[in-house]
Amino acid sequence: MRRRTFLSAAATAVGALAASPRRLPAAEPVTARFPDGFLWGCSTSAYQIEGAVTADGRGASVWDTFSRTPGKVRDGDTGDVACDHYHRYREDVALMARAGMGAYRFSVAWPRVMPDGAGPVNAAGLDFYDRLVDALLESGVEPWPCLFHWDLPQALQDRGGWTDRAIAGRFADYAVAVARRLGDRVTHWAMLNEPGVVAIFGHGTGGHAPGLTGRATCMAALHHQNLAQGTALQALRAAGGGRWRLGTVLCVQPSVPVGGRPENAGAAALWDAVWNRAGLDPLFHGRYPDLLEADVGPLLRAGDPETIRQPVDWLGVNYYSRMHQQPDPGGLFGTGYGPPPPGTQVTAMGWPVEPGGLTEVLLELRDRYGNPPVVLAENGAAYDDRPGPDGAVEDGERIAFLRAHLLAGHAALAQGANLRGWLVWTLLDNFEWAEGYARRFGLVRVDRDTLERTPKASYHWYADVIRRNGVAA
Ligand code: IFM
Repeated sequence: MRRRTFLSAAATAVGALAASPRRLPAAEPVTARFPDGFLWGCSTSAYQIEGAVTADGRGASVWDTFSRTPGKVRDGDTGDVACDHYHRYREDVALMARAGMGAYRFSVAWPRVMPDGAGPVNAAGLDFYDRLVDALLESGVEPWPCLFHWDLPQALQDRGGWTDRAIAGRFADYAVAVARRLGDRVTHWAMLNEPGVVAIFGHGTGGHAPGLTGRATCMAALHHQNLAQGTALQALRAAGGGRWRLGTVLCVQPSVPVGGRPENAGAAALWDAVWNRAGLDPLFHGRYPDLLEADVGPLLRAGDPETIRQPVDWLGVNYYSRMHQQPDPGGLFGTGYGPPPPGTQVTAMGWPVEPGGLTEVLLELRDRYGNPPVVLAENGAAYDDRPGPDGAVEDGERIAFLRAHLLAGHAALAQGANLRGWLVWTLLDNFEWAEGYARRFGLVRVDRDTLERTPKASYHWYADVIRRNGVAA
């Protein structure tokens, strides 16, 4: 078993592609080569793929409740079965290894580990992650667990969830319990995934679990996640005595005025503060953006800025598109999404394809946030790809999307951005939250009836990128 580390990850398991079911045609020359040791892999999350929602003592999560509430998720889909990764993880690990992936970011389901959200640890729940970590390491894939990817225990929600500041200590207790069990084999830990999305959609607009609404609720959820992140970072740093590399994952996307018009500039700046700066600024600078002063003022207590401003060994960045903003009196912050520039392609999510925004994000992290080591922790696209008569999935649009974004990341690297790794969203077609199974982001198709996995053309293409540590333009 070979252990790969962040800085030395030889992510090119050269032999692996030979085992791949299909080879790409003659290779075009590599025009964008990534630095030696660049980390390649993919990301997933527990509720989106695991299924087995009542197995081995798992408690309910807010997403179990939400998805079972009529009208909340497209087609009434739930994560009850999802991709049944809980039972098929070995097959999924083999898929990663066969593509030569060096790292896998998965999330640990809090309700598996602490079914009541706090108190006694459910050893059987942790056993699953124990098996998963061992399987990954045996296959040469480094585990990068994320401690929270949206599936809050329902029992904690019943006590106020992210609107209750006491959750910060509970999250730290849970984080330490997981790390004590897996930390002899896991080095890299992510605290949260996209706290801004949890706050905005889960507690502001209500389109995600737990379905709460309102600007004040949104800001409370945001601040308390920041506090939880800082509290857990401190607790893990103390418990690990320096042996772990700790980070967190934020969704960072440039917020720009619709049409570049001055009358939309204020909306874009405010949305930028909410979506991007409310995560980045307290973490790196110890303060919230001025535009949110009135919102966070009532929530802030002495010591909070210091708790949140913790050093991170790496920052996970999720990037999908720019966000085009304009005033919208009905919007949560008086702002709303508008159209991208004419002619911009969109994915099946309706998100504009704008790789240039990724270069902007990485350069901004260089210039405004001290150029921390960044792992692109999510990038990918949903398309309506379908198997052909021979069962093959020729997802050329996804390949074009990934290629363009890799080139955009490479352009930032060439300008001094501290980009260390790339984790595609995502391995498997899965439960896409309020969109259910209608949106497919996977490199691997999952048949909804049989759960059979079929690597798409993009999987083989990505394996080739990994093998060559670079991409052809
Ligand atoms: O599926 C999600 C993931 O859970 C978080 N980031 C965005 C992805 C696509 O919507």
